Amino acid sequence: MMVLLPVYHSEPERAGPSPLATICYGGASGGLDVRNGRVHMTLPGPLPATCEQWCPASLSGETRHEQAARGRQAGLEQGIGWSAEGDLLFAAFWVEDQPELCEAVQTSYERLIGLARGKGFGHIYRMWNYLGAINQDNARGEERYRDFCSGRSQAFEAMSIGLGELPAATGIGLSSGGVAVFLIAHRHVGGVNLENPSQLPAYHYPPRYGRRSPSFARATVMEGPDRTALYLSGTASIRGHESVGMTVEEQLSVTIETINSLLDAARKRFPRLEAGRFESMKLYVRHPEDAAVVREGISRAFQCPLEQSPLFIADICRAELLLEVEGVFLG
Ligand code: 3EB
Repeated sequence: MMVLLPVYHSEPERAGPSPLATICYGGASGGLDVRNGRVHMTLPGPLPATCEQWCPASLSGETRHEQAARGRQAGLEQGIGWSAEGDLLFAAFWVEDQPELCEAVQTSYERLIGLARGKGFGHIYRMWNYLGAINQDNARGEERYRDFCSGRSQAFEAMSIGLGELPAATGIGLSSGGVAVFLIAHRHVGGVNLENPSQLPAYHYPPRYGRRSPSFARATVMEGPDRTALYLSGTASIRGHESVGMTVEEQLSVTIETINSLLDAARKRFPRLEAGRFESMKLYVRHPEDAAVVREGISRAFQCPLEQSPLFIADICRAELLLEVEGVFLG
C-alpha cells in the first residue's frame, strides 16, 4: 500500500523518483499548471523558494516499481490540476484573488472533490489551504479566513461529507493573492480521523470564530500492512477552542504539548506509532524574529530531520496566533 509523502528541496528540479506534484513556496504570484505528468504549483512568497515534492512511498512490501507499472495520468480540467499513479491522487486549484471568497471557494472546492471522486479516488486523507491576506477583512467587514471557512463548509455539506469524515488540513496565510488548495487521496483506503483530547473539534468551534466552523480533523491515519502514517493537521496554541499564550515561548510550549496529546491518543489506537518519528514537519511563524526559537524548540521536542522541516514566515488563521506546526509521523 502506497501513500504520498513530501520531500523538500531548495531547487525544484532536484527531485528524486518522479513526484506527482511540485509546490514552490516563493515567487511573485501564484499559479498552477500540469506538465510531463506532474502538477506544478507556485505560491506567492519570499525568495529563495522552498520546494515540496509529493512522492509515492510504500507502507507495505509493494515497491514503487509495481506501483508505477500502473501508469501515470495527469490533466488540467475546469481549473483543477491533477496527477495519479496507481492508487494515489494529487489534485489542486488556484483561484485569483476576489473581494469575497465564499462563493469562489465553494465552487472550486466542489469541483476539486468532484474530480477526486470522478477519477475513482474517493478517500481524501489530507488537504492544505493557503490564502492571501488571511487576517484582513473583506468588503463586508468579515475576516477573509472566516469568509473562506464558510465556502469550504458549504462545499463539504453540498458534497455530503459529514463532520466525522473531514480530512486533516492546514489553513495558512500567503503574502499576497488568492487561494491555493490541494489534496491527496487514495483509491481504496480511507484515513482514520482522529481528534485531539486537549482541543474541541474545529468543526464544533462556537460561532464567535465565524459563521461556519473550520472543516477539518486534527489528524488522519493511513495504516498499511507494515507501516503507519499519521498526517498531523496544522496545530497551534489552542486549548479547547481558546488561543493560549501571549509570547512565542508560551505558544511554542502549548503547541508542543498539544501535538503530544494528539500523539498519545493516536498511539493508544495505533500501537505501531509508539516507535515512530516525524519524517517531515512544516513550521509556520508569523514574525521573522521568532523563527530561531520555534525551529530550535520543535527540533528539540520532535527530532525531525532538519532538511525535512522547512520554516515559512506566514500569517496564521487567528490574528493572535504566532506559530503553527504540521507534520507526517511514521511508525
Ligand atoms: C486551529 O486549530 C488553528 O482552517 O484548515 C489549523 C489547521 C487551523 C487547519 C484550516 C486551521 C485549519 O483552529 C488553525
